[in-house]
Amino acid sequence: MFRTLMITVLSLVVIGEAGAPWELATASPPRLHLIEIQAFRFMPQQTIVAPGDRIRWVNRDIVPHTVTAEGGVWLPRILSEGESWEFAVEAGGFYAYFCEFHPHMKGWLEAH
Ligand SMILES: [Cu+2]
Repeated sequence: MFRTLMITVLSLVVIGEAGAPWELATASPPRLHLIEIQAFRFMPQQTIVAPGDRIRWVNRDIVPHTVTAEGGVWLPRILSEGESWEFAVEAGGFYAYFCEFHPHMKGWLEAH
């Protein structure tokens, strides 16, 4: 009897940690956002994302650019023509970034 009770209690703990089925049904899956670097601009300049989403920058220009985070949230990346790089947003917040070669090139992510 005690053994049966313990198994039941443990099962309920496992189910509780996995989350209820109705929670899984309403949670939106992570999205991939594309930001193109073209004509010395980040397009779009502002991107609204959710924590867990991935962002991919692609350089469509023939000159290299960087994707550098203000505050060092990620390490600067140099993207040559046609190259891309992805970053996963883990927490909500405001992420400003720019190109070190062309500091007038600015963009930001808003995660919430
Ligand atoms: Cu640049």
